[in-house]
Amino acid sequence: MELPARVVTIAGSAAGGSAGIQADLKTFQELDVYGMSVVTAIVGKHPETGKNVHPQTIEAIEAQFSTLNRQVGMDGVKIGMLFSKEVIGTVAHLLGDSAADHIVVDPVMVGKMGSQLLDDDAIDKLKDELVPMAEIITPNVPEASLLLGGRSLESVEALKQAAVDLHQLGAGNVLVKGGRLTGPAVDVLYDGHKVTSFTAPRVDTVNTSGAGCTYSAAIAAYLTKGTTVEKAVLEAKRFVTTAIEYGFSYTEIVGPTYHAAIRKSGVAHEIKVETIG
Ligand code: PXL
Repeated sequence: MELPARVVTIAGSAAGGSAGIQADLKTFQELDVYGMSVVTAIVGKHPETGKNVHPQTIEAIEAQFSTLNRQVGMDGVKIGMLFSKEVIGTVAHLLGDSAADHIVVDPVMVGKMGSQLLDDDAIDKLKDELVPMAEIITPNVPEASLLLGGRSLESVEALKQAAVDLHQLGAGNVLVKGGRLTGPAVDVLYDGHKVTSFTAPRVDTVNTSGAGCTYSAAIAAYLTKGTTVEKAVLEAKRFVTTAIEYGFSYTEIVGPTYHAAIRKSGVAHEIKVETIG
Protein backbone atom coordinates (compact mmCIF):
# COMPACT_ATOMS: atom_id res chain seq x y z
CA MET A 1 0.00 0.00 0.00
CA GLU A 2 1.27 3.47 -0.84
CA LEU A 3 2.03 5.49 2.27
CA PRO A 4 0.00 8.69 2.76
CA ALA A 5 1.65 12.08 2.22
CA ARG A 6 2.87 13.72 5.45
CA VAL A 7 1.46 17.09 6.50
CA VAL A 8 2.23 19.09 9.63
CA THR A 9 0.07 21.81 11.11
CA ILE A 10 1.97 24.48 13.02
CA ALA A 11 -0.84 26.19 14.89
CA GLY A 12 -2.70 26.72 18.13
CA SER A 13 -4.64 24.13 20.08
CA ALA A 14 -8.34 25.03 20.34
CA ALA A 15 -9.55 23.17 23.40
CA GLY A 16 -13.16 22.97 22.19
CA GLY A 17 -12.11 20.93 19.16
CA SER A 18 -13.61 23.14 16.43
CA ALA A 19 -10.61 25.17 15.26
CA GLY A 20 -6.81 25.24 15.21
CA ILE A 21 -4.81 22.02 15.46
CA GLN A 22 -7.92 19.97 16.21
CA ALA A 23 -9.74 21.09 13.05
CA ASP A 24 -6.57 20.61 11.00
CA LEU A 25 -5.95 17.04 12.15
CA LYS A 26 -9.59 16.06 11.56
CA THR A 27 -9.34 17.51 8.07
CA PHE A 28 -6.07 15.68 7.36
CA GLN A 29 -7.62 12.40 8.46
CA GLU A 30 -10.67 12.86 6.23
CA LEU A 31 -8.43 13.63 3.26
CA ASP A 32 -6.11 10.71 3.91
CA VAL A 33 -2.87 12.50 4.64
CA TYR A 34 -0.70 11.67 7.65
CA GLY A 35 -1.23 14.49 10.15
CA MET A 36 1.36 15.82 12.58
CA SER A 37 1.39 18.91 14.75
CA VAL A 38 3.50 21.60 16.36
CA VAL A 39 1.41 23.35 19.02
CA THR A 40 2.40 27.02 19.23
CA ALA A 41 -0.14 28.09 21.86
CA ILE A 42 -3.06 26.64 23.74
CA VAL A 43 -6.36 28.50 23.49
CA GLY A 44 -8.83 27.94 26.30
CA LYS A 45 -10.41 30.42 28.68
CA HIS A 46 -9.66 30.06 32.38
CA PRO A 47 -12.97 30.33 34.30
CA GLU A 48 -11.57 32.70 36.92
CA THR A 49 -8.69 34.64 35.41
CA GLY A 50 -10.25 34.86 31.93
CA LYS A 51 -6.83 34.20 30.42
CA ASN A 52 -7.46 32.70 26.99
CA VAL A 53 -4.14 32.30 25.16
CA HIS A 54 -1.39 30.21 26.72
CA PRO A 55 1.69 30.49 24.48
CA GLN A 56 4.13 27.59 24.35
CA THR A 57 7.83 28.18 24.84
CA ILE A 58 10.21 28.46 21.91
CA GLU A 59 11.95 25.37 23.28
CA ALA A 60 8.70 23.37 23.17
CA ILE A 61 8.04 24.51 19.60
CA GLU A 62 11.56 23.59 18.47
CA ALA A 63 11.31 20.21 20.21
CA GLN A 64 8.05 19.29 18.47
CA PHE A 65 9.33 20.33 15.06
CA SER A 66 12.64 18.55 15.49
CA THR A 67 10.92 15.33 16.59
CA LEU A 68 8.55 15.09 13.66
CA ASN A 69 11.20 16.24 11.21
CA ARG A 70 13.63 13.54 12.35
CA GLN A 71 11.17 10.72 13.01
CA VAL A 72 8.80 11.20 10.09
CA GLY A 73 9.76 14.01 7.70
CA MET A 74 7.17 16.17 5.97
CA ASP A 75 5.78 16.74 2.50
CA GLY A 76 3.56 19.71 3.30
CA VAL A 77 2.95 22.34 5.97
CA LYS A 78 -0.05 24.31 7.14
CA ILE A 79 0.63 27.31 9.33
CA GLY A 80 -2.12 28.72 11.52
CA MET A 81 -1.99 30.68 14.77
CA LEU A 82 1.54 31.73 15.72
CA PHE A 83 0.69 34.45 18.21
CA SER A 84 3.99 36.31 18.63
CA LYS A 85 6.91 37.76 16.69
CA GLU A 86 9.25 35.34 18.44
CA VAL A 87 7.25 32.31 17.30
CA ILE A 88 7.03 33.63 13.74
CA GLY A 89 10.82 34.03 13.66
CA THR A 90 11.36 30.55 15.08
CA VAL A 91 8.97 28.89 12.62
CA ALA A 92 10.49 30.74 9.65
CA HIS A 93 13.94 29.61 10.74
CA LEU A 94 12.91 25.97 11.32
CA LEU A 95 11.16 25.75 7.95
CA GLY A 96 14.04 27.49 6.19
CA ASP A 97 16.42 24.81 7.51
CA SER A 98 14.11 21.94 6.54
CA ALA A 99 13.10 20.35 3.26
CA ALA A 100 9.53 21.59 3.75
CA ASP A 101 7.53 22.09 0.58
CA HIS A 102 3.90 23.11 -0.05
CA ILE A 103 3.72 25.71 2.71
CA VAL A 104 0.21 27.10 3.27
CA VAL A 105 0.10 30.20 5.47
CA ASP A 106 -3.27 31.03 7.03
CA PRO A 107 -2.51 34.44 8.58
CA VAL A 108 -4.67 33.85 11.66
CA MET A 109 -5.13 37.09 13.60
CA VAL A 110 -8.47 37.26 15.41
CA GLY A 111 -10.79 34.37 16.33
CA LYS A 112 -14.46 34.49 15.37
CA MET A 113 -15.41 35.16 18.99
CA GLY A 114 -12.93 38.04 19.17
CA SER A 115 -9.89 36.35 20.77
CA GLN A 116 -6.67 38.02 19.72
CA LEU A 117 -4.57 35.27 18.15
CA LEU A 118 -1.67 37.42 16.89
CA ASP A 119 0.14 40.26 18.65
CA ASP A 120 -0.36 43.67 17.01
CA ASP A 121 3.37 44.11 16.49
CA ALA A 122 3.77 40.73 14.73
CA ILE A 123 2.04 41.50 11.43
CA ASP A 124 5.13 42.97 9.77
CA LYS A 125 7.24 39.98 10.78
CA LEU A 126 4.62 37.62 9.32
CA LYS A 127 4.67 39.60 6.08
CA ASP A 128 8.45 39.78 5.87
CA GLU A 129 9.50 36.30 6.98
CA LEU A 130 6.73 33.76 6.47
CA VAL A 131 4.51 35.00 3.66
CA PRO A 132 7.38 34.86 1.10
CA MET A 133 7.91 31.16 1.96
CA ALA A 134 4.29 30.31 1.19
CA GLU A 135 2.97 28.50 -1.85
CA ILE A 136 -0.34 30.10 -0.91
CA ILE A 137 -1.68 32.46 1.75
CA THR A 138 -5.35 32.37 2.74
CA PRO A 139 -6.44 35.59 4.49
CA ASN A 140 -10.11 36.29 5.21
CA VAL A 141 -11.48 39.82 4.82
CA PRO A 142 -10.30 41.25 8.18
CA GLU A 143 -6.87 39.63 7.76
CA ALA A 144 -6.43 40.83 4.17
CA SER A 145 -7.47 44.27 5.31
CA LEU A 146 -4.88 44.33 8.12
CA LEU A 147 -2.16 42.97 5.80
CA LEU A 148 -2.98 45.90 3.48
CA GLY A 149 -2.71 48.48 6.24
CA GLY A 150 -6.42 48.76 7.07
CA ARG A 151 -7.97 48.97 3.60
CA SER A 152 -11.73 48.36 3.61
CA LEU A 153 -12.82 45.38 1.48
CA GLU A 154 -16.51 45.26 0.72
CA SER A 155 -16.95 43.83 -2.78
CA VAL A 156 -15.63 41.04 -4.98
CA GLU A 157 -13.86 43.73 -7.01
CA ALA A 158 -12.07 44.87 -3.84
CA LEU A 159 -11.13 41.26 -3.00
CA LYS A 160 -9.66 40.91 -6.46
CA GLN A 161 -7.52 44.02 -6.05
CA ALA A 162 -6.49 42.86 -2.58
CA ALA A 163 -5.33 39.48 -3.94
CA VAL A 164 -3.29 41.20 -6.65
CA ASP A 165 -1.73 43.65 -4.19
CA LEU A 166 -0.99 41.00 -1.54
CA HIS A 167 0.81 38.94 -4.17
CA GLN A 168 3.58 41.58 -3.99
CA LEU A 169 4.48 40.23 -0.55
CA GLY A 170 6.06 37.23 -2.26
CA ALA A 171 3.71 34.26 -1.77
CA GLY A 172 3.21 32.12 -4.87
CA ASN A 173 -0.57 32.44 -4.69
CA VAL A 174 -3.04 34.54 -2.73
CA LEU A 175 -6.56 33.39 -1.82
CA VAL A 176 -8.69 36.15 -0.30
CA LYS A 177 -11.75 34.55 1.32
CA GLY A 178 -14.94 36.58 1.08
CA GLY A 179 -17.06 34.52 3.48
CA ARG A 180 -17.45 37.52 5.80
CA LEU A 181 -19.13 39.63 3.10
CA THR A 182 -22.87 39.28 2.47
CA GLY A 183 -24.35 37.25 -0.39
CA PRO A 184 -22.74 34.12 -1.81
CA ALA A 185 -19.38 33.04 -0.34
CA VAL A 186 -16.91 34.19 -3.01
CA ASP A 187 -13.16 33.57 -2.65
CA VAL A 188 -10.66 35.09 -5.05
CA LEU A 189 -7.37 33.44 -6.08
CA TYR A 190 -4.48 35.27 -7.76
CA ASP A 191 -1.52 33.22 -8.97
CA GLY A 192 0.53 36.07 -10.39
CA HIS A 193 -1.14 35.82 -13.83
CA LYS A 194 -4.81 35.14 -13.51
CA VAL A 195 -7.64 35.86 -11.06
CA THR A 196 -10.09 33.04 -10.39
CA SER A 197 -13.21 33.19 -8.26
CA PHE A 198 -14.72 30.26 -6.35
CA THR A 199 -18.36 30.73 -5.41
CA ALA A 200 -20.59 28.75 -3.07
CA PRO A 201 -24.12 29.67 -2.02
CA ARG A 202 -24.24 31.09 1.52
CA VAL A 203 -25.16 28.44 4.09
CA ASP A 204 -27.57 29.76 6.72
CA THR A 205 -25.83 28.73 9.94
CA VAL A 206 -23.89 30.22 12.84
CA ASN A 207 -21.88 27.02 13.36
CA THR A 208 -18.79 27.92 11.37
CA SER A 209 -16.14 27.81 14.09
CA GLY A 210 -12.84 26.69 12.58
CA ALA A 211 -14.00 27.04 8.97
CA GLY A 212 -10.88 29.00 7.99
CA CYS A 213 -8.59 26.49 9.70
CA THR A 214 -10.37 23.62 7.97
CA TYR A 215 -10.17 25.32 4.57
CA SER A 216 -6.42 25.99 4.75
CA ALA A 217 -5.73 22.51 6.16
CA ALA A 218 -7.64 20.99 3.23
CA ILE A 219 -5.68 23.12 0.75
CA ALA A 220 -2.43 21.88 2.35
CA ALA A 221 -3.63 18.28 2.14
CA TYR A 222 -4.52 18.54 -1.56
CA LEU A 223 -1.34 20.41 -2.52
CA THR A 224 0.74 17.83 -0.71
CA LYS A 225 -1.05 15.05 -2.57
CA GLY A 226 0.12 16.71 -5.80
CA THR A 227 -2.91 18.63 -7.06
CA THR A 228 -2.56 22.01 -8.76
CA VAL A 229 -3.28 25.10 -6.69
CA GLU A 230 -6.58 25.79 -8.49
CA LYS A 231 -7.79 22.22 -7.99
CA ALA A 232 -6.62 22.23 -4.36
CA VAL A 233 -8.64 25.39 -3.66
CA LEU A 234 -11.69 23.98 -5.45
CA GLU A 235 -11.63 20.66 -3.61
CA ALA A 236 -10.87 22.36 -0.28
CA LYS A 237 -13.79 24.76 -0.77
CA ARG A 238 -16.07 21.81 -1.53
CA PHE A 239 -14.81 20.19 1.68
CA VAL A 240 -15.27 23.24 3.91
CA THR A 241 -18.61 24.29 2.41
CA THR A 242 -20.02 20.81 2.96
CA ALA A 243 -18.56 20.81 6.49
CA ILE A 244 -20.28 24.16 7.14
CA GLU A 245 -23.58 22.87 5.72
CA TYR A 246 -23.51 20.05 8.30
CA GLY A 247 -22.16 22.28 11.11
CA PHE A 248 -23.74 21.70 14.52
CA SER A 249 -23.47 22.66 18.17
CA TYR A 250 -23.71 20.67 21.39
CA THR A 251 -24.58 23.83 23.39
CA GLU A 252 -25.75 27.41 22.85
CA ILE A 253 -22.21 28.35 21.89
CA VAL A 254 -21.24 28.64 18.21
CA GLY A 255 -20.27 25.15 17.12
CA PRO A 256 -17.90 23.40 14.74
CA THR A 257 -18.13 22.53 11.11
CA TYR A 258 -18.54 18.80 10.52
CA HIS A 259 -15.35 17.38 9.08
CA ALA A 260 -16.93 14.03 8.22
CA ALA A 261 -19.74 15.67 6.22
CA ILE A 262 -18.72 14.46 2.75
CA ARG A 263 -17.93 10.95 3.97
CA LYS A 264 -21.20 10.67 5.89
CA SER A 265 -23.51 12.30 3.34
CA GLY A 266 -21.77 10.96 0.27
CA VAL A 267 -22.26 14.33 -1.46
CA ALA A 268 -19.83 17.23 -1.81
CA HIS A 269 -21.02 20.78 -2.44
CA GLU A 270 -20.84 22.21 -5.98
CA ILE A 271 -18.59 25.26 -6.39
CA LYS A 272 -18.66 27.66 -9.33
CA VAL A 273 -15.21 28.48 -10.71
CA GLU A 274 -14.75 31.50 -13.01
CA THR A 275 -11.78 33.37 -14.47
CA ILE A 276 -12.39 37.02 -13.57
CA GLY A 277 -9.19 38.74 -14.51
O1 PXL B 1 -10.43 30.13 13.83
C1 PXL B 1 -9.23 30.75 14.15
C2 PXL B 1 -8.47 30.00 15.22
C3 PXL B 1 -7.25 29.45 14.90
N1 PXL B 1 -6.51 28.79 15.79
C4 PXL B 1 -6.94 28.63 17.05
C5 PXL B 1 -8.16 29.15 17.46
C6 PXL B 1 -8.95 29.86 16.53
C7 PXL B 1 -10.23 30.42 16.93
O2 PXL B 1 -10.63 30.39 18.05
O3 PXL B 1 -8.57 28.96 18.72
C8 PXL B 1 -6.08 27.88 18.01
